[in-house]
Amino acid sequence: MKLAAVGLAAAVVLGAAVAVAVVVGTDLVGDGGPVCPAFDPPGVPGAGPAVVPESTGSGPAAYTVEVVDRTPHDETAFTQGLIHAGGLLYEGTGLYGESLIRLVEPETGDVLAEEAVDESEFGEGVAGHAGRLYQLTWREGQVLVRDRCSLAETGRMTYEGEGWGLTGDGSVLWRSDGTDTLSLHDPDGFAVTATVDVRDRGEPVARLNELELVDGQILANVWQTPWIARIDPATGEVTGWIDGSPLVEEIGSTDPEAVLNGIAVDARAGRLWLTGKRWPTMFEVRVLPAMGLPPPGGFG
Ligand SMILES: [Ca+2]
Repeated sequence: MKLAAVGLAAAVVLGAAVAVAVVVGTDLVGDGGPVCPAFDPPGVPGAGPAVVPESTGSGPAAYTVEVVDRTPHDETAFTQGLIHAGGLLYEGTGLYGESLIRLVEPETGDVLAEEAVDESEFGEGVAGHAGRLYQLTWREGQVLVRDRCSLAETGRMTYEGEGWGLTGDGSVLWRSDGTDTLSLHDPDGFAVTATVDVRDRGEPVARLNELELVDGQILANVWQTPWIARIDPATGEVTGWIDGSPLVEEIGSTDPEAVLNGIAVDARAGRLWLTGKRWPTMFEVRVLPAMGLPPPGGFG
């Protein structure tokens, strides 16, 4: 309440942009200047209420999603990376000549800031680390390091192979590359420090895409499916499957590229957002136990 009151007072004196920034806990705003949310704490155990209910059974647990809220999402956005920060969302998009990094207000879908990726590069997963924003590229082997306030590129690091999804725990970053392997990276310099092979009941789970660390487990969209794998990052074992088909069916797209892809968490509040490429809707969801798993390993 105190923050809201401060925001209201600031609005009277300085304008609405300042008020919004104060209310959402941003820390660097000028009149007409950048909105600059601080990164949320990583989705480690104890960060806040559990997002995915724990299961006591053996083998992967089955989950579904219940929609809590629907808000607008830019249906031209080819969503590749999504993270929550201080009440706002950073979204990275793909395709050559169309890739962007954006700061988006989740309630309205309004774009508060935007920076284009060079047309020779295809934007992929996004993560925050130590106050900097990292954006992968698909086949260019470049991590674009950005100022989280201006979104301007401030540096680059390189890696071998493809970049798909990215998430971190404050110490390491995990990268997916479209295979069944996640690579662990040192956030400073981006050297690969380890890899983990993702297995579901003994079978490899390929096409791991957008990532988010939630409750200390990695949630991963499986490309071109409505399923999200829940992965133990220590072992690579799939500990659960979240069925996103209620959202896919509601969107009802006939575009084969318009797949579920985009996972963001507010670990402090225990809130989860999902969207997809070219989806007109951003969903806030609740994860619930359900029946029914995909075949082991998913999808062949
Ligand atoms: Ca994410």
